[in-house]
Amino acid sequence: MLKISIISIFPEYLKPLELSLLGKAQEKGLISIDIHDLRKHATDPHHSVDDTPYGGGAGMVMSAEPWGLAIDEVSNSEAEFDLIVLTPAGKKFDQQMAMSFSKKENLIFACGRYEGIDARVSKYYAEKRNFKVHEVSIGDYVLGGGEVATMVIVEATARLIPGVLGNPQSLKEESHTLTNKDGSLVEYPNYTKPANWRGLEVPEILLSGNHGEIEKWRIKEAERRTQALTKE
Ligand code: JEB
Repeated sequence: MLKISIISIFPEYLKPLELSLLGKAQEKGLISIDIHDLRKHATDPHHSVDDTPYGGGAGMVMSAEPWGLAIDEVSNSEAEFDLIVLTPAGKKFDQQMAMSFSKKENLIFACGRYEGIDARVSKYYAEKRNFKVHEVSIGDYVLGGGEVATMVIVEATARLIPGVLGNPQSLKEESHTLTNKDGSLVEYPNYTKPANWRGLEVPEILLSGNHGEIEKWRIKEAERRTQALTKE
């Protein structure tokens, strides 16, 4: 079972993870998702979790110690831990990373706010606690914090765990279409009934029943769409 712990000052932002697909996966015992409030680990009377940056500059930085206390609390066993720190400066999240996360035992997501988390938190868990630390970004745009990025990564990761998806065939087909010579191909276009919708017909080949030709057409369409995206 994959154990996911998420730490945030806005634990209520993460509520959607308990719904639908992922809620069912938790009921089935395939994954667990525990959401933790960083502020419970604030060490000062005002429960602050941020401070001014060394070296000056705009904005505030999240202090290391509340993070240290929160991460220590969710990792108090001899298990292996992977710490995922969301940051716009991280390695770009992709399907390959989702695949690798889905095979882990324990994932801890650190959702920062403000200008991010004191850099020593990542260093400490990598060097002193032997965690695998992954600094990850979901794309080249700036979010207000790590919560939405965590939801993206948890959803992409959890659906790869056997039994989480309703239909295992769709995972197989997906990995099939996602693998060509250079590794990534977008999906072919999908159609369902009616065959004529507002004057637009479904491509005739899909009505032919010729599965060999249909498969060839789908690969060709996927390659055409991939080409169109790769251009300019
Ligand atoms: C993740 C975050 C902030 C500079 C300006 C603003 C914590 N793809 C992504 N874009 N932005 C984030 C992200 C991911 N993953 C992201 C964590 C934090 C943005 N901020 C705001 C940080 N640095 C704070």
